[in-house]
Amino acid sequence: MKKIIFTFITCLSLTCYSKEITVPMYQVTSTGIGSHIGTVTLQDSKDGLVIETNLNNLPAGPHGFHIHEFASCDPQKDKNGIMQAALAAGNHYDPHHTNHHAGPNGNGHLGDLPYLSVSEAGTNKIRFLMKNITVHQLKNKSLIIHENTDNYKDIPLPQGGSGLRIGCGIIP
Ligand SMILES: [Cu+2]
Repeated sequence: MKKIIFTFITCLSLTCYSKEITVPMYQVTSTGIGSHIGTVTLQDSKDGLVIETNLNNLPAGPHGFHIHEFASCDPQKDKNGIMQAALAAGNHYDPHHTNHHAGPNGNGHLGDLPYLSVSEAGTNKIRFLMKNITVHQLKNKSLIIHENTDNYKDIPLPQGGSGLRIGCGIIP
């Protein structure tokens, strides 16, 4: 009985949820995958998914950050036949088919995360919570860091205007 109570109490804390997943992140270009630029960890909690970044060697300033639908960081040809960095990661993760970019915890893509503010030293360390997502759902998806910021809208540019992909990691 004691054991059952103990398990129940443990399950009320973070430790009952799936173990922390570490996603190694890499620079990406139109020719392929480059240097390691740190990690992002994913952990379930009773309030949602806790995402924590520990990144370096990025250009200073704001950068769009999203969960994309496929487990690949490879370059791929765009519709004009031009090779683009990490295009094989596909579009933003949108399991409810909203076809709408709305920013974190909005009513659009589930994969719309807060943009990352990279320091002058090229680093970013942030911890935030995403409701309605679990680690299990994100298996075999990818994390993408974009060249530009993200205005959390599809106007004036689609996907928040975040543009090209400069960082990528595959969620194991
Ligand atoms: Cu993206």
